[in-house]
Order: sequence, then structure tokens, then C-alpha cells
Amino acid sequence: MIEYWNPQIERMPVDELKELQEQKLKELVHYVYQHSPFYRKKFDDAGVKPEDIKTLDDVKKLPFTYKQDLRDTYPTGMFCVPNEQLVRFHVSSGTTGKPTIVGYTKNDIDQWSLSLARALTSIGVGRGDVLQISYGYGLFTGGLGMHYGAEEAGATVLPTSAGNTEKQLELMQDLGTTVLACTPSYMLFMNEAAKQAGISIKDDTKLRVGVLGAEPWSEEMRTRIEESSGIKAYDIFGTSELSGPLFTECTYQDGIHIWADQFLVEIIDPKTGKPLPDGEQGELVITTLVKKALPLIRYKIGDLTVKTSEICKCGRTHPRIMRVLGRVDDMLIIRGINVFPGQIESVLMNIPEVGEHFMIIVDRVNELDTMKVQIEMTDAAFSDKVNDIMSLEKKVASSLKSVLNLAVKVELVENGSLPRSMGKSKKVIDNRKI
Ligand code: DLL
Repeated sequence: MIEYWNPQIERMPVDELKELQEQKLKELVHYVYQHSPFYRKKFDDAGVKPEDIKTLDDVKKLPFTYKQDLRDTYPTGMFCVPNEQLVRFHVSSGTTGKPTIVGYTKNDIDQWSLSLARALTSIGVGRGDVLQISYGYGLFTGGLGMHYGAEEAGATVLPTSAGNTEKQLELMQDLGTTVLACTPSYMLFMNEAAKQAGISIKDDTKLRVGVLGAEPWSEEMRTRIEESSGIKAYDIFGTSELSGPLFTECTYQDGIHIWADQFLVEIIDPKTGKPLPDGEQGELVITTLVKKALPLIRYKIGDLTVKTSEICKCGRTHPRIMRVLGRVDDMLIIRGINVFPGQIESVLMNIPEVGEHFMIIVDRVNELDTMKVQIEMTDAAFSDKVNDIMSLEKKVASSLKSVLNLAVKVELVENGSLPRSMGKSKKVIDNRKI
């Protein structure tokens, strides 16, 4: 039986949903124009007035908002409410420059929790579940965001945060954790740590669901995680600027549901900024329809994906985005060829002898880009004496070549030698940028 948190909203006929969005969009543009000097100036510079937004399609007339806008107005220059109306800040540390600050009113937190409660219900998680949250608590939105959403959904929260893996495994067994929320990288790490401690997550725990995200991961990685841990692994997406973790797939695992009564999603051509039709890959752009402290108008998230408006098999009418390939700026250009780390992961995870850990190292030698992929083997392949290291390296290189159309040097490294991550993992070292 399919469960809904709010069936009226989640299965609302598409026409009604669009009407609701249109209404909220019109209210939003007036709201930001009145409450934020930042947006007033942005609209004025673009020559657009709130009254110009009459239909949903008019969203195209609105200017984009960028992460850089948040940095330029650091700390709270884009906010639409005075600080005393805020109940929380989250801070996202960028690799360069100022961090971005997100503020929330009480209502913003409630809306965020509702969004996640719907998402968790859609993957069959709620009352009766022990949900271990191993996303970091603190300035990062993963821990606290999941926490409030999971409580709203009725689950019993075990707020372990990331790290102290031995303790996490002990509590998982003792308290009967059924759902684990963490990055896919940390899921792998936990699996490994469990094995070392003589515990099988599959056989010795009650874990049945993983709510995995905050970083790109491939379908092939999902298969591996599901098989090795005996769980259903669901993709969860969100960004701190939109609130934090917000959207998941449903049990059909066929795209991530974006709640249309709260968010308006567009896919655009990253170069021209023109909206793209369903089914075409482009950059994700989201407008928040109900946030009050820090509403975002056509926020250019930077992630590449594909949208579909087809009604899902679960009956939900809200649009879906497919697995996020990565950020536009994660794309590596190697001798003129575009490569996403996720493509490499997909190829590697299809080769049974290759383990789950790899590192991509990009360099420039004699003015020429080079790419090396370091891989670890699976334990099973490692113990197979007949296995010839050289032939495995060759096999991996040729699989990569056939998919990427690029010569890649493959280097087998000792198991356990590549870095493990408890949060978002780093899979690329680009020495060209150093
Ligand atoms: O990572 C929020 C989050 C917490 C999402 C917990 C899911 C679970 P940021 O730190 O602002 O927020 O990073 C957002 O991470 O723009 C994507 O590039 C990437 N990302 C997040 N989820 C996924 C996913 C949180 N499921 C940025 N697949 C986003 C691919 C993801 N990329």
C-alpha cells in the first residue's frame, strides 16, 4: 500500500497544483520586492516589476539569483525579515571566500520539516522506525534538518551525527536502528568498519533503509550498497540555501519528488539561461514559494539533472528530477573532453573486481592534461591469487576508454589506502588548479 503524508497535496491534480504555484509566485514577488532591498534592486535592474508576473510562465521574466549574491550580501543582506524573527542560522562553508548564511523563521523550519516528513513517508519511513542520523549536526543542514523532519514523520531519532563509527555500530545494534541517514560515502565506511568489527550490517542489524545523499552517487553504487547491506537505499537531495535536505525518491526509486506547492523547479541551459523542456539535461533552478526569511528567486543551484512532469507510479503529481549528475563546475575538461566523476564511478562499479573506493587525479604534463584513476580491489578479488593486477588495470582502462573516449591511466592501490569520508567525499584531485 502506498502511504502519503498529505494525500490531498501530494496527489493534487496538475492543473490545480499549477494554479496554486501561480498564486504563490505572485505573492512571493510582491513579498520580496517589499521586504528586501536586495531583490528590489535586482528586479529594478532587470526592468521587471512584481505586477509583471501574472502567470507561471512569467517566471522567465525574473532574474536569476546566485550563490555569489549570498556571499556579496554576507551575512544577512538578502534576508526579508529582521533578525529577531529568526529561530535558526545554518552556515555553509565554501571552499573559497565568505561562507553563505541561511536564516529560518519558525514557519520556515516547520515547512522544511513537513517537506521531509512527506519525503520520509514516501519511502515508508515513520512511526516504528529508529532513524539514526549520521549526517553532521551543527552548522551543516544535514543533521538538524533530518532531525526535525524525522520527528515530524513520527520516527524515533537517534542523533549520532557523523563520526565515532564504532559507537554508531554498537547503538545501531542495541537500539535496533531500521533507517540510516548519511552520505553514501559514510555508508560505505560504516560497512567496512562493521566488517572489521566482525559485524554484518545485513545479518546482525535491523537496518532496512538508507537515506543517502548530500553528494553525487551513481546507480551502480546504489546496487552495491543495497546488495552488501541488505537495505533499500534512497537518494535524498537538497541544498543549504533552499533549507537543507528536502526531497527524496519514493519507493519506486524513479526520480526525486520536488514538492511543487513549496518549490518551483526549472531546468535551464547553463550557458544561455533559456528554460529547457522535460527530458533534457540542464542546470537546476529553483524558486522557493513559501520561505519567509530567505526566499530565493530562480536560484541557480549549479547542479545538472533532468526533469520530468509525468505523474509517478506512486500517484504523486509533483515534478521529479532524476539523479543529480553533479555540479556544472565539477565537470572535468580533459584534453577537451568533458568528464563527470559520476561517469567514472558508474564504469568502475560495473566491474566486479573493483572495490567502492577510487580517486581521480588530474594533472598537466608538458602542456597536456592527464588523468589517473587509483582504485582498490574488492576483498574477494584481492584474495583471488589467479587475478593478475596488470590485466585488471588494463581491463578497467579499456572500460573507461570505451565510455569516456579518453585514455586513462589506471593504478591499483593497496586496499584501505585511499581516503574514507564520514561526510561528503572528495573524489578528485586536480593538480592543474593548484
Ligand atoms: O548537502 C544538504 C543535504 C544534506 C542534502 C543531507 C541531502 C542530505 P549543501 O552542503 O549546501 O547541502 O550541498 C548541496 O550537494 O547542490 C549538490 O551539488 C550536492 N548534493 C546534495 N544532495 C545530492 C544528491 C546539502 N542526492 C549540494 N545527489 C548540491 C547529488 C547532491 N548531489
